[in-house]
Amino acid sequence: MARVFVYGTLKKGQPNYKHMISPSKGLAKFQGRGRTAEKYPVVITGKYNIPYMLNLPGKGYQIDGDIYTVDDQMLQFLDEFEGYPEMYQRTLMRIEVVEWEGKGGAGQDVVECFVYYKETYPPEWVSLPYHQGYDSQGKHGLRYVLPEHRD
Ligand code: PCA
Repeated sequence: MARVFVYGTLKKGQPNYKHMISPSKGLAKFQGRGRTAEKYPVVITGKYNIPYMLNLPGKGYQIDGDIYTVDDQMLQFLDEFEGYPEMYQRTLMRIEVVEWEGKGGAGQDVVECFVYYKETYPPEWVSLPYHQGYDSQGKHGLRYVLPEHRD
């Protein structure tokens, strides 16, 4: 089992969440909510309004997201779905637990989780607006375009 922190379209309520709860893709167990221990920029960019966490620690916000434990099958599915290692890269990051599922408080807990992020990116992406808690339907108006709706 591996721990994964999702901050974008895979979060609860977001357009790709359905895959996290699809038994055919493997097992993902929701563990609670968290935020990155370090600040990072999350930007939304491109024709399909895709969110990316940029490899620029110290800039932006501590990013809100959901913590899962996943089995090998789900990790493999997520790697393929996120276009790893070309489109997203995957790294271990320290995540502060905000609330453990079913247990309430989290105290000072910090866990290491895999995160899909962007190791290298066009320099102009750094000047885009930063988002702390990604929402495809947010006021930014940059609605995510599902893979199955792209041309
Ligand atoms: N999917 C991954 C990375 C960004 C995205 O949209 C996630 O939700 O964490």
